Amino acid sequence: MTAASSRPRPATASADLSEYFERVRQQGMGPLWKAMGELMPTTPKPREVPYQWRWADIRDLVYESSKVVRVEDAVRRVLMLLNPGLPPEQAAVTQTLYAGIQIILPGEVAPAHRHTPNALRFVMEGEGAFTTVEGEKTILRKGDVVTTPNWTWHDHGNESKGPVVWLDALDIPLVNALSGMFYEDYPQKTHPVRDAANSSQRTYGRALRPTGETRASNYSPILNYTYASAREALESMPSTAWSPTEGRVIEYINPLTGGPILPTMDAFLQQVDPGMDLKACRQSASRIVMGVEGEGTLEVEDQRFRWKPFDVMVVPAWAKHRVVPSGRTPAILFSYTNAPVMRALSLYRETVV
Ligand code: 1HN
Repeated sequence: MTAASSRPRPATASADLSEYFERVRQQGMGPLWKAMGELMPTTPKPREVPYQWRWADIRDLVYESSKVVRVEDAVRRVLMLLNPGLPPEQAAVTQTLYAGIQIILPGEVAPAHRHTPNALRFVMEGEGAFTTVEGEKTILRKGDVVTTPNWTWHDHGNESKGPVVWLDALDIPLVNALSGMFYEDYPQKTHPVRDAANSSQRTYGRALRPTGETRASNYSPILNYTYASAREALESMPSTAWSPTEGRVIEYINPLTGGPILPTMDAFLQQVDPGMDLKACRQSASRIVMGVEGEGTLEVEDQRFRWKPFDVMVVPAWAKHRVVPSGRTPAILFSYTNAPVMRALSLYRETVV
């Protein structure tokens, strides 16, 4: 080897480098030094963007869907809320979470199936539909939160006189990112009801539990968290328990562990009273927020979403956000996040700003 050939090359012209990068690319490789800043920003840079869907717009299109497709053909008649910052095929409202609005008409049955994504629902409109999960049936009322954990059989039906509409929250994009999707149809339209209606709520939802309880599941045993009980908890919460960033806020918990309702998603009901002046915060979890009662503004970074009941909004990971109530009645909001996953992986951080 000659001295000349072992010398480092002089700083090369960009034409030379582009030819080199092209050869690297053709061999299925890439230079890390050109990607470092994008790969490792100093704080999270999620692809989901702050966004708002207005209930006035959602509602008409969701009702119209019930004329466009039969539930037997649709399996679930849902309009998905797709974050404009993410590819539509990911069915994603944030990088890890899914949100959709489902309608079920009187007499319809959404057939039984099970899947690995966890789900929870928040009932927005109508009264008297049912959900059966693993043999326990519950009648849905406005504001109820219902769980459908990983791989549990579930079907829905509507034995009432009017349409019932709810928000579906699932961890589909996360499960797909992990290639953990499994799905199975039940051989019949519905699966058998085995337990008394709302038995889990009465057994586990009252700070009591069966003696010798050995179940070690990572999800709540409670099927239905009623709106009435959640509202009452907010109303009677002592002021010493209020949060400087969220006002009055309760978490729907797994009573056996004190932990989140599902292993991948936690859920909250929040009340911000007129005149409450909350501090803004950032959380590394991404959050979906839905107005339930009253009205106000959700500030997300430099955007201001004026919301009314059942508008749905996205707070991306690490976005500065704050609820400002307006009007003379309390602002009530439902939200869910991916914080349980972030915590499990030591990725959860929050800061008041
Ligand atoms: C599902 O099973 C439901 O059970 C709702 O209501 C939305 C979205 C994708 C896959 C399964 C439900 C869903 C879903």
